[in-house]
Parts: sequence; structure tokens; C-alpha cells
Amino acid sequence: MTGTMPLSARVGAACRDALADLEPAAPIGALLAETVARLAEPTLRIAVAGRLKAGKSTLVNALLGARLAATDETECTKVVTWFRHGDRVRVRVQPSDGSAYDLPPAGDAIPADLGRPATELASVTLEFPGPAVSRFTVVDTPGLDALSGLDAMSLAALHRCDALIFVMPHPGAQEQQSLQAFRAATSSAGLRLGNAVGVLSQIDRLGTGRGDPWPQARLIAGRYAHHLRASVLDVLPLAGLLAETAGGGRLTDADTAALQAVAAATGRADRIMMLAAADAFHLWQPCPVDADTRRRLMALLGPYGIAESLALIDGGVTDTGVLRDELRRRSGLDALHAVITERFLPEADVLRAAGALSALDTALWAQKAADQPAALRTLRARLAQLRADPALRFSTLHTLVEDVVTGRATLPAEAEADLLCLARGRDDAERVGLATGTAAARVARAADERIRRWRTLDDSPARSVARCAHAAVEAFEAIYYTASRVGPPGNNGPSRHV
Ligand SMILES: Nc1nc2c(ncn2[C@@H]2O[C@H](COP(=O)(O)OP(=O)(O)OP(=O)(O)O)[C@@H](O)[C@H]2O)c(=O)[nH]1
Ligand SMILES: [Mg+2]
Repeated sequence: MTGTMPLSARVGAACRDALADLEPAAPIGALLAETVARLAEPTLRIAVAGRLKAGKSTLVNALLGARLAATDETECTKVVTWFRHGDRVRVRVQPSDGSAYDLPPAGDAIPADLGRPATELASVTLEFPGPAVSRFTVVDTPGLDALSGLDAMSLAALHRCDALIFVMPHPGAQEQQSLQAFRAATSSAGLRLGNAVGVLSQIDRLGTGRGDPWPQARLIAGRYAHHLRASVLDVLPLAGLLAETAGGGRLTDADTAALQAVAAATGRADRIMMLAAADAFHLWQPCPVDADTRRRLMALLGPYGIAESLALIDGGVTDTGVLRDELRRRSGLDALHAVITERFLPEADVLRAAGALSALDTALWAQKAADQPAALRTLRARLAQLRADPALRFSTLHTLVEDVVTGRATLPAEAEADLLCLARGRDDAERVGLATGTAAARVARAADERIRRWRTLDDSPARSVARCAHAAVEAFEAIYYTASRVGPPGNNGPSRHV
């Protein structure tokens, strides 16, 4: 019966049984209860983290399709904020002392005054009905400053999440520290390749801030993606402000009319000067649109968004909906949505199980088994069994990829590419380096080939290499047997057995 239950439900059941058998005051009780509650939720938890002022909350708003996360200087930006589904709007504040209180919402949002200083708070939660939060919960974390890494509250929040969006602003002197802070944070929080994606944010501010930022953004994002290949699935460029405005439907017909008036009154040369700085736009004369409206347009779109809107209007766009869709397309938001809907959500069960297991790790394995009550020894045994599930095997391969990328293990280039495929692949075909959905017979043949290749490394004197080889052979064998079960009849097993 339990074999047919989702993996996350099986982890939850093991925790629930242990909780029932433990003394009520057992120190691990709170963590187990929290894990049971976490796994009983229907949705994946996605954390958004990154350096101070990286553009995290702006991105959160773009994902939510509404401007709910604070991007100003209020206390709210300094507190971990959860956006989750609820039947009605509710604001709950959780101080670090374990208590909790509700606040009346400000409209549909979190009020600026949280009742206590941010330093005394563990988190704030906004519950509300909405299409995005009914599919996933989003957790906005306060900025980490460049050198010190994540603060304790943000790190604790990461431990409670199943997937991560790591926001990096345009590169500069602190690029390397940012990558290091990221690696340190994600390895301790169990968030790594497979459940993490990087975002190169604020691409509209790259270079001179004029012209098309996409060619440069793609180059930089590609470089980040290579640096971080052991830690994130990809690095996606994003014009966050544009994504927030276009994705959240904030652009009104009046804004479109104002942009049309500006477009009609300006030529190419005017626009270059007018959009060189925010002030230049506000002060531009003669302009058919008043200064307050221009301020609003600048706050909504930034110079890049205004320039793109004017170009779209020149090209014949008149409808606000069409303008919004085009701007959203140019913001890069669709690619981020694709990672969420095509990678994270389909794997939600495994990601949630892996997230919960990793949150339990430290507490459960800190003591010797002999010193633990029987209920915890049973729990350890049950969880160890669940960890052997093939789906989790692929998620643990990420540690090995990290070993290779950081130089702790040195493998031939072909083998490194194999490991990356194994750890990143969406299905068995991708895991053997083929296009997803390839016929089972080809998958089996490719897996067989990989097994032979990895066997030559199996008895390597370098333990790190032998460990990779052992894990890779096991993983490819599992793929081989699955594929040959649905492949042509008469297949007798991988060639090394013949
Ligand atoms: N031009 C431009 N401005 C952006 C973009 N993303 C964010 N901003 C602005 O940058 C400022 C900081 O953005 P936030 O989203 O609050 O950044 P954050 O990382 O949440 O900041 P903290 O939570 O305080 O660390 C705000 O004024 C945003 O409007 C972007 O893509 N382009
Ligand atoms: Mg913020």
C-alpha cells in the first residue's frame, strides 16, 4: 500500500508514526511536527534569495502577478515573507520567540507596520486566494550582504523550502563573493542542482542602460551558468521591473495612451537623450505628458521598458493587453515560468521529499543511534529505506557533481558530462544524454554503453572517482533495466553480464 503512495507522503507518514511514539517533550518533536505539516501541504515551496537589493521582491511580485512584496525601505523588506494560498486574505506575524499574531491586511497586502521591529520577527505570512499561490508557495528572503552570507532567518527559511530561485544582479567586483555565498548557503540548506535556478537580474541596467541589453545579458548569464553548473539548472536573464509591471497587469489604458502621446511627439534622437537618465525624462521639454505621469511610467517600466514600449507603439501596437504581453516576453519572465512549470512542479513530489529529508538530517543524525529512543531509530531506518528510492538517487547525484566541478574529484571530460546529464536529466532519456522521450530501446543501448565506460573507472585508486563510478554505474543500471523492460523482447541485460 505505502509503495504506491507518493514519496513525500511516505516520508510524512514515517515522521508522523515517530511523533506518535515519542515522548511529548522530545527535542526533535517540533521539527517532526513541522515536517508532517510541511508534507501535508499540497504545494511546492519556492524560496527567492540573493544579495541585498538584487531585485528579489520585484521578481516575487512578477511571479505572483501582483505587487504584494515590498520593494521600498519598510521593515517588511527585512523579514522573511511567505506568500501562500488561503481562502481569504490573512496576515500572520511570527516573532522569533515562537508566538504568532494576526494583523488586519492593508487592502489585500501586508501593512507597512508589522507591530514589532523586524529584528524580533522570524517571518510574516500573507495568505490569499490566487492562481499563482494555488500552484506554489513563494518565500521572499531579505537580502544577504555581499560578504557575510545569509542571515540566520533566511537560512532557516531556505531549510524549509523545496526549490530555490537565486537572484544575482549584474556582475561587478562582488561576483565571486556572490557565487561563494550562494554555494555556502545552498549546500547547507540541501538546495542544489535540480531544484535551483539562477536569475541574472536587472538586465536593463547592464552596460550603459541604453539599447538592447539581451545580447550582453545572455553572455553574462551563460558565464554564470558555467560557474554554477554544479549548483543550478540554468541562469536566466530577467528585466525584473518590466516582468513585475507586465506580469502583474499594472500597465493601464491611461499608461498606454500616455506612451502613445510620447511616441507621437518624439523621434529616435530625442528618445536617446530623453531616456539617458530618469531626470532627463521627467524634465524633457516639450512633452505632451505631465511630469507626474512621466514619473509613473519611469517607475513602472524604467528606461528600457519605456524605450521598448515606444518602439512597439511605433510598430503599430495600440492595445494595452498586447503591449503588456510583448513587454512580458521581453522581460524574460516566461523562461522563468517555464523552469517552474516544466522542471520544479512536475518533480514536486521528489523535491518535497528530498527537502524534508534534508531538513531532518542534522537533527536526526547528530546523535549515535544507540543513544536515541527506539522511535527515532525506527525513523532513521525507514528514512534510510526511502532514500534508496531511485527517484532520490538522482537527487543525491548532485553532491558528486559538486565534487567534480569543485575539483575534489577529477574525471575524464566525457564522464563529467555523463554525471551532469544524470543529475540534471528530466527523464531516463535525458539522463543518458538523449532527447527526452526517446524510444526505450535507444535509451537501453545508451545506458549500456555508459555502464561499460564507467566500469573502467570503478576500481580507480582515487576514492572520489571510484565513488562517482559506483553511483553512476548503479544509476545507469537502473535506467537500463527500466528501459529494457519496455524495450524489445529477448534483451538479456547489460553487455557486461553477457
Ligand atoms: N531598473 C530596474 N530596477 C529594478 C529591477 N528589479 C528591481 N529593481 C528596483 O531595485 C530596487 C530593489 O528591488 P527589490 O526587488 O526590492 O530588491 P530586493 O532584492 O528585494 O531588496 P532587499 O529585500 O532590500 O534586499 C527597487 O527600487 C526596484 O524597483 C529591474 O529589473 N530593473
Ligand atoms: Mg526584498
